[in-house]
Amino acid sequence: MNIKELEATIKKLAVKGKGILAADESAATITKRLAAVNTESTEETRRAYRDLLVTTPNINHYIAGVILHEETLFQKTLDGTPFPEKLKALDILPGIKVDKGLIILPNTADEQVTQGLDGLSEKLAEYKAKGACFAKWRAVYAISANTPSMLAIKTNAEGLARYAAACQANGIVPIVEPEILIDSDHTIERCAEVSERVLHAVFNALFRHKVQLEYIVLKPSMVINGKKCSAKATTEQVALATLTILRRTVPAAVPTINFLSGGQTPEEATANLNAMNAMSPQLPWNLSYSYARALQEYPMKIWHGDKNNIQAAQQAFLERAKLNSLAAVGKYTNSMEKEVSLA
Ligand code: 5MM
Repeated sequence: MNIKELEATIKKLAVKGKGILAADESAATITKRLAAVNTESTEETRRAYRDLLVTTPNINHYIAGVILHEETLFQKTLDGTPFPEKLKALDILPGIKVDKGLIILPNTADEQVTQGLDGLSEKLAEYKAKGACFAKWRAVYAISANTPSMLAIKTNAEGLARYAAACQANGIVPIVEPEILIDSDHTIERCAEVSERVLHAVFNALFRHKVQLEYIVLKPSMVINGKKCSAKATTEQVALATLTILRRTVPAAVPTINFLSGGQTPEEATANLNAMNAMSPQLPWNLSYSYARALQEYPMKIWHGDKNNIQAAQQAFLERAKLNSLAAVGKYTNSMEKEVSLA
């Protein structure tokens, strides 16, 4: 394990006030997102859209790393520079999604497990040679009366831990992403119960696989009610419940926790992150963001495949990144939504 490499990467990713952009949507997901803004998903539209994001002027003030899809890792920006090189020149670290998606876990109520461990070490070496400094693996848990089952929780934890160990052995910082879906009708209390179990199992597995917690990024969901739940939790309730569960389960050795947005609106994701940082300035970990939808929703809508809209889309992206950067230090207020001055 090359500790020096891991140290240099985590130091940059965990810097206070910066976050991570998740731009690693699989072909199926990006196609769905582009279709929603009436744009065809081709190799070139995907490249052009991601080019727009990473070449946004001043985005490096707020973004420390970008998680790329494998396709993008091997593509070039408009000026002919490979994406990883472009990012490094901007002092942004390139990362890579390495999981191979979800399959049904037999003998469960159609719960899912993440695949991609076969050949992972070789893939990591190849991605590293292309410039990737960190990686991402996402496990997914759906909440119902009987799920997630202990079998799904333990199997996914094992996958996350084996992936994280393989990353560190290759000098790559792993983002450990256990995503608890919010598209159900569960209460915030039920989400808290499930989150505690899931995170406890993840850290138990990381310990068994001797993963060095000092060199990981945890990317969890916030503790929040499901979208179909009639009792909507307030920002303060989400912040308090999330911090309570994180304090119970995440060792202080973990340097940074970068939340996913999970289908919250961009404004909610920013306000909830801000509330946590404002409520408790003395936390053991850095608390920041690794959003996909909450950073990309507005720029993608504005762009919708038209190159005449690139500048406006970049402005919207920069604005969202700046607001989240303020939230990562507890200095965001709702009134900034309209009057933010772009750096
Ligand atoms: C960008 O979406 C990521 C990949 O998802 P698929 O493989 O299903 O396309 C996803 O892991 C993402 O990094 C996280 O869910 C965070 O994104 P959100 O939109 O929840 O902030």
